[in-house]
Amino acid sequence: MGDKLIKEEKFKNFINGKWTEPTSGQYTDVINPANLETLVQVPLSSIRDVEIATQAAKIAQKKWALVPAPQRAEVLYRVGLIMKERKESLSQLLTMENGKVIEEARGEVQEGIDMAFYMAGEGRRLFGQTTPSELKDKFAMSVRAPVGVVGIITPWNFPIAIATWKSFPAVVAGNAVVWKPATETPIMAFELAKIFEEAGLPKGVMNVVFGAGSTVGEAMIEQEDIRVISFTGSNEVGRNIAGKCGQRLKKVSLEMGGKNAVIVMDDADLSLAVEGILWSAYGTSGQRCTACSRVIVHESVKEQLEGRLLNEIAKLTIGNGLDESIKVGPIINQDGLDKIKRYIQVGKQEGAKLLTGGYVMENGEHARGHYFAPTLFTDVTSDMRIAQEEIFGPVVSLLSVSSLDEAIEINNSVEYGLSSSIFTRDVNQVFAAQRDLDTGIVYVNAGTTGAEIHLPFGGTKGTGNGHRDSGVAALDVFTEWKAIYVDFSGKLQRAQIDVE
Ligand code: UN1
Repeated sequence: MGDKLIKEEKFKNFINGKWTEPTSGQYTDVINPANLETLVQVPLSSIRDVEIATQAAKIAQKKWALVPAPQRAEVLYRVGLIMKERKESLSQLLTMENGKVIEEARGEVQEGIDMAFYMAGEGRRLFGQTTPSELKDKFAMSVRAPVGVVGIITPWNFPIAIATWKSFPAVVAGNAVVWKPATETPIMAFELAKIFEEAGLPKGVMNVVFGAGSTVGEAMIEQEDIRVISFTGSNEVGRNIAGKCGQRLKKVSLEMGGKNAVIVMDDADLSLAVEGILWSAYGTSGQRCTACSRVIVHESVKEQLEGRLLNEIAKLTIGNGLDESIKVGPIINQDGLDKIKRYIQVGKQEGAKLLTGGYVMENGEHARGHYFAPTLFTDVTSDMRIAQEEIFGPVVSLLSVSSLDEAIEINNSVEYGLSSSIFTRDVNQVFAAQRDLDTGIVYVNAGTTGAEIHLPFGGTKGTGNGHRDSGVAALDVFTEWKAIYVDFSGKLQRAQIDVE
């Protein structure tokens, strides 16, 4: 069924409004992780392709910035309408290239649609500030100015949503974009570029350069005309990008993962907590930056929670996400699977107790595909690597505590600070926790996933470098504040000196 949705077998880059072959002439295969079938071929672009795209973007941006923002926003509005019309086919394609189950794929496409309409609204706001001047007959204001050409680098785990979090604010603010999508998930990039084209975005404002490894990303950093790099992906790659951008005084926005915990207090609604943990830990096979990979439970309800979780985990259906009855899809690729396997060994060696899962599923319907059994470790202590490092798979570590203070201390004792959650009915604990949990996102009585696009998305510490995706905060990444002083006194007035 789904294969008919794929219209091109060999993708091209989208540069200056034209579908262009990579100058290298080289391609690589893109594999469906649910059945290992080849879906499409994707260009392996070179530095030259990035140069061409950047120059096209530079020229296009100059004109685009002069289009009134409400008109720029109308393009995004049309993008949103087309995405809405194609929601089902986009979702199926997303499931095929990424593996996430169809219900979640629909949710992700919806995030993109929401982002389009939200950012279209920004076209009529893009608020600046007016500020009194210290001098008479002088007017002062600050406005958001586009930065010019921006580079965005997006991951495979949310190939369309994250692309919209970055490209939509960039475009509405008057920038042009050079976009390097993840090698594993080019179909969403291809579809989104087509939608931009159909919506009437002028040529050169959005350019897609496909690639693998670091060639395209590094070439983007080297381009003087690319003034901002916005990246979501691994910590290692993000730190490398930050170093290179730092040397070049290039603004960089990083979002690099999490080690998110659900705290379950002794007064929690346990059924709700189980549902929240299940959804945020095993949904997307744990391959979300926001995925729950630690459960910090009050010792008095530990055994009860373990029992209930085991019951529910046993009911999870694992397989090809196009089948509506499947709850957990495959892992993206062999490397992802190998990494998870290594962490299972680490957990066992560290003395954690494996309650369920911990193995690659290789029999029957799972023989062709990258499937990993939903896994629960208990008796984990916070110093163990499985409780500290991001695994990016369906693996949960359960740790027990005797107080809220201890739970918060453990929550905050990891390198990352993206998302956290607490299940309790005690209003005092709720307010204490929302203040003390050191993460960019805090949930009360819900799991660690499910951020809405009109709020800031990002985290503290090793999760990023202080910037946020989506929400109005995303505009800070893609605009520069410009201070403007208009003196209508008719004489030279010197600030700080000619003040009466
Ligand atoms: C990610 O995993 O990088 O909050 C993005 C969520 C989704 C986005 C996750 N809305 O889980």
